[in-house]
Amino acid sequence: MWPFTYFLQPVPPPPPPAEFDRPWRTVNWNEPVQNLLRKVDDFQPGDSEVDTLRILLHGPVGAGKSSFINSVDTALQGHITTRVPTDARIEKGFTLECKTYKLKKVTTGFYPFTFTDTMGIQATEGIQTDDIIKILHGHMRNDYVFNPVKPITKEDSKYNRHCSLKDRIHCLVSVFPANQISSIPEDVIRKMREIREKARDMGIPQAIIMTKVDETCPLVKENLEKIYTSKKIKEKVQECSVTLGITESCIYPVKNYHEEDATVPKIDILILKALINIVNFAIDYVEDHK
Ligand SMILES: Nc1nc2c(ncn2[C@@H]2O[C@H](COP(=O)(O)OP(=O)(O)O)[C@@H](O)[C@H]2O)c(=O)[nH]1
Ligand SMILES: [Mg+2]
Repeated sequence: MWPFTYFLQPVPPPPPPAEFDRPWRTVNWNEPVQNLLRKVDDFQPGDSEVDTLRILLHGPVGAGKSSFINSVDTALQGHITTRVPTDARIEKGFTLECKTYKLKKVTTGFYPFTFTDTMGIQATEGIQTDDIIKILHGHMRNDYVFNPVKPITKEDSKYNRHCSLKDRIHCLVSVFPANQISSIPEDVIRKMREIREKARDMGIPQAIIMTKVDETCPLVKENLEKIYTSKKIKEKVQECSVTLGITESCIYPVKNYHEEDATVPKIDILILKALINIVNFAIDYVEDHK
């Protein structure tokens, strides 16, 4: 009898496919990186008063904020750069100051945009919502060093009392790690939402850089081209959108440079496309507010 009972065992259903048939965003993976670099080279802030577009990065400790700036710099330079210190130990924010980075052109001069890297947002310590709001308004000068014990006040020499459009942040970028969305403490999410809402009230455009896609989906780790067919990544984009309250179209999943010893066109393409969108948002903001 036993061979019959063996055949009657229910066959477990096959696992659902981990991939969509078609990508949910199109990327031309064969596009020469030079084409994207040319677009970045052509950027103009769009107003004579504002010669530099100011982009602020915020997000949890270890999200990949500093690595994103390095990745943009790497893609622009064509070789690995590590100007911004990063830290593999994510329990403390390595970036203790709010440092503003100008990125050098390969030819001569600087790109007309800067990145301000902030200390990671933490539940209790770390940079406070009010400090970031002061940065959004343009009250903190570029060399502001964050002091967790003594937040900046109006009396401080680093406090800019007379902010104009050129001092303000022109695009707020939230950096979020795809593989840890559900484990970010509720207090950190609340602070990020407060900052986002303040920026929204000021009309400042926003984007999310969703990092660590390689750590999130094995298909993507093996081949970055699967980023927009991976169901896991789409799921994380949706989760990120709900958690932070931002539309999915403004979320850019990327893999940062973190272990590579040479540039990789597919990484460059995703990083530069995200950068182009962010800078375009900033340009639109300046044009609308002059
Ligand atoms: N696998 C992977 N690791 C990353 C990525 N981005 C950042 N990391 C690593 O995550 C850690 C924290 O990054 P860091 O840029 O210092 O985070 P920050 O605190 O937000 O500035 C470092 O060890 C980075 O190498 C990514 O896209 N993929
Ligand atoms: Mg950092």
